[in-house]
Amino acid sequence: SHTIYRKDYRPYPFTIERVQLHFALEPQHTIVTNTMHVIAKEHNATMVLNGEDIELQAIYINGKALTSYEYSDNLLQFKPSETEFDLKIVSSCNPSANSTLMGLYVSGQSFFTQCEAEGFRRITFFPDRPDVMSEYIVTIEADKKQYPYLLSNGNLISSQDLDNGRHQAVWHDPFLKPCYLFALVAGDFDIREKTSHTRSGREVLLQIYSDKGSGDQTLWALDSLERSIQWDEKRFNLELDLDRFMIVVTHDFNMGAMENKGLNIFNAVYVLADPETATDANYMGIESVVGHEYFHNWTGNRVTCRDWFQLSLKEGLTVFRDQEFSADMAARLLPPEAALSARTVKRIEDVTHLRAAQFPEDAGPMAHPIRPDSYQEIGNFYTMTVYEKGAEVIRMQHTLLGEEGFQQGMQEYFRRHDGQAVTCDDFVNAMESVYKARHSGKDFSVFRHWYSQAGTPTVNVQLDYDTHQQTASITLTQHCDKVGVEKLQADMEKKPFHIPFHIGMLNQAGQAIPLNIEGLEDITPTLQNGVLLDLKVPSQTWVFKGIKERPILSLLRDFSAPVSVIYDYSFEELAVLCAHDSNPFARWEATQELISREILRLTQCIQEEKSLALNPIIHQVWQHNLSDPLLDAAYRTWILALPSEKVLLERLHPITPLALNKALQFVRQSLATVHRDVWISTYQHYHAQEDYQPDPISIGKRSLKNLSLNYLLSIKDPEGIALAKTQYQQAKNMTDRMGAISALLHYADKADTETINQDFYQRFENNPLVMDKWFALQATSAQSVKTIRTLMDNPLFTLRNPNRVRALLFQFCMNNTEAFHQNNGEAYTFWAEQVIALDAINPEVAARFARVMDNWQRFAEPHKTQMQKALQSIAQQTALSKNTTEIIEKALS
Ligand code: DPP
Ligand code: ZN
Repeated sequence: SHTIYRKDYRPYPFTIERVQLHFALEPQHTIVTNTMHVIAKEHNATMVLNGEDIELQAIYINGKALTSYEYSDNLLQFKPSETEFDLKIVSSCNPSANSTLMGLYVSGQSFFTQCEAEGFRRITFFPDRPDVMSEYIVTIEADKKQYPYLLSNGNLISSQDLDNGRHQAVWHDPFLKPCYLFALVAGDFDIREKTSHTRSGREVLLQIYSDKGSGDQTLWALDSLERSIQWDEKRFNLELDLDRFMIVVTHDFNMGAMENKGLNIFNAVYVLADPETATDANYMGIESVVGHEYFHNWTGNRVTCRDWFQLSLKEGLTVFRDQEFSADMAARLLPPEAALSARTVKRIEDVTHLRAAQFPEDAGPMAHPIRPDSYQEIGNFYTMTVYEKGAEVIRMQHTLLGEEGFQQGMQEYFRRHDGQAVTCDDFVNAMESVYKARHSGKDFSVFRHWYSQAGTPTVNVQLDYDTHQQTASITLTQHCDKVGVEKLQADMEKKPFHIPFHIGMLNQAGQAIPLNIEGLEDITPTLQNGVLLDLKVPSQTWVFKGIKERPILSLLRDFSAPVSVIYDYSFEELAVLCAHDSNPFARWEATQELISREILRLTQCIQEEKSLALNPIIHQVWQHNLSDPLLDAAYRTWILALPSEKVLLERLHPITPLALNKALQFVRQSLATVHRDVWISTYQHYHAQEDYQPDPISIGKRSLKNLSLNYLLSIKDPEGIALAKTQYQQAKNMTDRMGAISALLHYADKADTETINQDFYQRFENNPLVMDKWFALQATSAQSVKTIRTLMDNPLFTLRNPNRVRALLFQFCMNNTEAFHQNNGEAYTFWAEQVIALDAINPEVAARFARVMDNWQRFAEPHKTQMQKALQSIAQQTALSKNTTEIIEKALS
């Protein structure tokens, strides 16, 4: 297959100043006329245009038909004889047959586009690369009755009726943009809108377009949009540059949403919400994705990427911004303690997500630096690494610079690069200019290795306590193995990372030890008596004086760097941290570490068929945290919950999924049995019927209540089952309803759940987003592949809708360990079949699904061989897409 390298980047030899597009929309035969004003930048250069799955009809230069061109392998090439000219290309496409959901396609009764990364070439012939930035004027012409709304980027210039019941609209986007930010929508919609004022007093129109009848479900998204605009003004000093900002909803979408200039297109799941149909998690997801896409207007659109290797330039930065937005929203209006707790809960969620999905990626065949050096298909590099680890790399710069310094760096970045297509280096250079000015002699030369090297570094911590001198010496030693393609580069040697490592110390009674940093280098004091150690070399020691007893170390507070920590804690030390660490993130981390060690030990016992017993220290810690009156409900949920199964799997060598699953069940049941009465009283305490509000306090109460239900149902406690049934029946919001039905389906006997399962189906049959929840519930609680096959026969199932595929197939293969990893290997064969079927319809989604087997080599037998066979059966297919081929090839290499 064809690999593209970052080092091969060359600027495009032409400027395309202006693009005038004319669309004659018909579902089966749309004609696109594209007139470009071109200026050559180099003498005698060949003009290369991309085009895929479209039919070329005619090419004109300055109105004269062009006959001498080459057209093969999706490339149209010719040598223009003039240095400035109008290039007009007419082509046609079939949007209704486009199941890839890239380019122009039909969803429901409407037209939508998706161009990032390389979808524009499926609409018209164009240099489909982000460093070609142009002014767009777009004319859309369509049947007026079917498509009363015709939308594109920027401002509406004119609209008029035409003959034969058709009409047209003309849009002009005054900002230069790369073609991946182009968008077009045509259809009939409900509209909800509001006028708002930017800080400088400009009036802006905010609009959300959604399917007929769903307008009332867009109010939370509209509200979130307005809050995003205000937040970006306040925290980042960035103002909306448009008079109109539109969001349009579609049910068929490969991603979450898309930040097209002034015309964001959203997957319905990130817009539509009301209390009866959307959960707390949905509400929070909407807030963060609406924020994310809005924040791209500056970080992504005003300053964009030079090439797709720089994707993290906009995605890592924009994820960091949406994480901060969500944290600020959660903390707003709360007193300081509660605000800290709310921010910590958001941080815990983000870190858990990173560890569960990015750490495995960084250890597997698809491992790549946040700025990759090569790819076969860019669609495969919209990864957890580029996004979430990318955000951690931005966060570390924020940590090193502080909020004020970071904001100065952002201003400098925009001062240098507004309106340009730039690189990750350009961003780091801007940040570094501020860093150097503030810390003489320091720079980001080691920090840059985060952009060029893959893998999760480990930091080994050693404590040497000297009783006589009363000194505590902390030695940090970092290490990172070669991963992914790095392994093929024999001459590559891994360089150290720049790791801001946040620590604190506690005495044996759990009180914070104030740390004296006098005379110590590379150290900054932080909150809660902590310090930030600045590790830039393979190993370094810091000696703290005046430490009167052997300290208990609180390590990597707030997850100050995306690394794994190795430190030889005793159970007793962890227990002290679990109850007393004044850094709430580190306190949660200690509970996770304590119980993870126990679960891993029990997994081993199951393998060896030994008897199982839970260390009593665990019960003491859970008892303490169940009753600590100082903890709010949201945070308490997290410190009482069990670690993610995915995070635990990563710590097994080899991976024994079924044994781990049993160990987890054993621990859950043991904690449920011993603390049974407290779970009941906790449930009752938080089970108040209030009007639904998606604020962090109310969300916390619902999550602790539902966690209690889960523990109780794991032991099939009869009172717990009765409470769950009542909760389901009396639920006034989807969070309560889902909490109850999910616990019932996962733990209770079928006789106890059948009626409720059917009730749910009938109640929400006509709401696709809720039916996705229903399919996901079935997928994660199914006991065998047979159930999944039956569900695929359900008339509501289709492989053509990505949300439905994710609900049933992804959920089954990723979140149902017991059934998916059954020893007969049947589910792996099923998975391979579905990858192949999906690949023929939608390669982007298929390739993502193909990644389920990424870490097959680390599984124990019989899984390993069975997984390999399944992968090979896909590799043998002849007509596989480029997307899926890359994933399967890398997995098998
Ligand atoms: N729409 C995707 C995102 O916002 C790709 N840019 O991350
Ligand atoms: Zn993004």
